[in-house]
Amino acid sequence: MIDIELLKYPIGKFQKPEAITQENIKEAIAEFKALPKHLEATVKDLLEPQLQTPYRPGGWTVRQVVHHLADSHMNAYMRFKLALTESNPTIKPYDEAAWANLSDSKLPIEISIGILKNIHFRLGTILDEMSDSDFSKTYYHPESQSTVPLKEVILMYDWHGKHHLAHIQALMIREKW
Ligand code: NI
Repeated sequence: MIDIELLKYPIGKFQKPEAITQENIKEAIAEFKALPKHLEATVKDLLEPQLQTPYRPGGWTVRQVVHHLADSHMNAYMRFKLALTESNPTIKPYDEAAWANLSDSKLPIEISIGILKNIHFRLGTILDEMSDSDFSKTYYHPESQSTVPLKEVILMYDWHGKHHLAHIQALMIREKW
């Protein structure tokens, strides 16, 4: 019996700590910066039929997961830059499922791994220089109707990268790839 919640959330849902410490932030930045290389090492030897395999029944294929990470983290990059340069800007939600079905999600995964390496490098450069007050800057998310500080955003995107990486790793273990 396959537990669909476990397939969907192999590392659990994002849990915001009661209080976000400097240690939480430092660790999230280091791990966020390392994501593209972990992702690349995980998927580099996968063959075409493996890339076309959904990570769970009815879920995205491995290829779509990789392209989704690039879609999502490009948005993250924009959201950080907006929040750092404007006062509590309203960010733009997007339909991630519809994005994952556009034709560019059929491109070779190397393209999005390259995007992720570059985006994480640029955003990582910013994250390394951010002060405590920068991490308290916020954006407004109109869908959840919440004002979100950047210290929570970096924890969330660190989780997000690991969450999707774990989708691929769990599939590879189940399939004995
Ligand atoms: Ni996602």
